[in-house]
Amino acid sequence: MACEEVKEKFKKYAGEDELLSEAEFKKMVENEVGNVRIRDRVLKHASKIIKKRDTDGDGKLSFEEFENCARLMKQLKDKEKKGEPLEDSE
Ligand SMILES: [Ca+2]
Repeated sequence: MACEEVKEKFKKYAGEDELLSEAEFKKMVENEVGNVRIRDRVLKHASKIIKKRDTDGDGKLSFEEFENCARLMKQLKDKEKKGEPLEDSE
């Protein structure tokens, strides 16, 4: 996802509080991640992924925190493309 695109998606799912909760995060992944293997993987580890990037500890992702998630998903996609196992990425 391009930077602007990431921000658009974030706003769409985060809603008025502009913070992405776990439920909102999952909803976004379900709707936006086309690759089934990546989607399942991210959904399975959603709470862990959020916790790891939730630097201020409020349980939700700000856009700044979310950007790190977007980076992770890009890494997973690149791995998938190269045929590398996804298991060791996180
Ligand atoms: Ca946070």
